[in-house]
Amino acid sequence: MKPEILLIEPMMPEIEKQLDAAYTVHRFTSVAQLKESVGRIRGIATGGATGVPEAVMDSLPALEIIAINGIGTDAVDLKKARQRNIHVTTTPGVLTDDVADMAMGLVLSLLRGLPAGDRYVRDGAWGDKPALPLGRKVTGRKLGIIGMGRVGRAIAHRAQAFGMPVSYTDLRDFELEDYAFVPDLPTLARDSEILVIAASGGEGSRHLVNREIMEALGPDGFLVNVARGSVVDEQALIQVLDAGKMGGAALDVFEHEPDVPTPLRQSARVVLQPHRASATVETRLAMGELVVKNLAAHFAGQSLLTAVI
Ligand code: 8YV
Repeated sequence: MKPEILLIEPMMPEIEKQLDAAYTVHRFTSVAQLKESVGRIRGIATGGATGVPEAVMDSLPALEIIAINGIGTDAVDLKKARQRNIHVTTTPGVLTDDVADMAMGLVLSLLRGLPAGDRYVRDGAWGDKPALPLGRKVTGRKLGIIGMGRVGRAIAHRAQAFGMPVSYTDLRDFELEDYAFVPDLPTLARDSEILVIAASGGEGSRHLVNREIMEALGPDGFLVNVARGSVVDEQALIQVLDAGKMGGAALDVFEHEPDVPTPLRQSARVVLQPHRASATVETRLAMGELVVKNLAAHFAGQSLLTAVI
């Protein structure tokens, strides 16, 4: 008898094929649809931002493992998982480069106006309408990073190639040779020209980037978020941008995905992406393989590869 698992968020076909071969896979639509199988489901595979809704976790008494296809654990109730002895795994390391690449792509897109330039050519405006406003220089601009974990460091490394002085804030000083630690976020924001968020989501970082931080970044400052929408006070962001108190923002993540507030969608000061920082063929395969291996290890009674709990 194959163990039964619940797939909450679709994965690559190659990965789902492996899951189908090893397990009876229930593809999630609603708790009601799971009916009598709830008592037999022993594992979950899900995305980082999707996590496990509370009602789903509560409805699965036989749940043993949650394998997250991502690095964020903020959408899983870890406290409850611990209490119920449910293992939780993530996919650290394999997505670091992609997320850092996306951060730099957003920096370039925002400051050089790449999406606007693309639209201008496509729309036939070139040679017809007035020239686009000039962009802003990227090379040498001061970069601040919130969260100096794997992703933050990979962003810093890339920024160095752009001649950017890099500073960061985190819960502690990592004593990194090339990057200056700034203990408080308002100072980091005031001293940076671009502020990139690479911190974990969850209650500890909720609305860390509030109105005060955005105004400290200032009318010439730019905000980039490749972490979690919850880190930014989105309503404050809309108002600060509208008032011209911050230069612009490039966002891959939002507070209530997939809903993006209309003022953000209509603002000429923002560049938007639909939570795609880890979305490459290579990386999603590597992430999926880790999910498959963690589940296989668990059901074979072996130690997990990348356990959080
Ligand atoms: C993925 C993420 O988009 O790593 C995370 O926590 O949010 C992203 O890498 C997601 O996990 C796939 O759904």
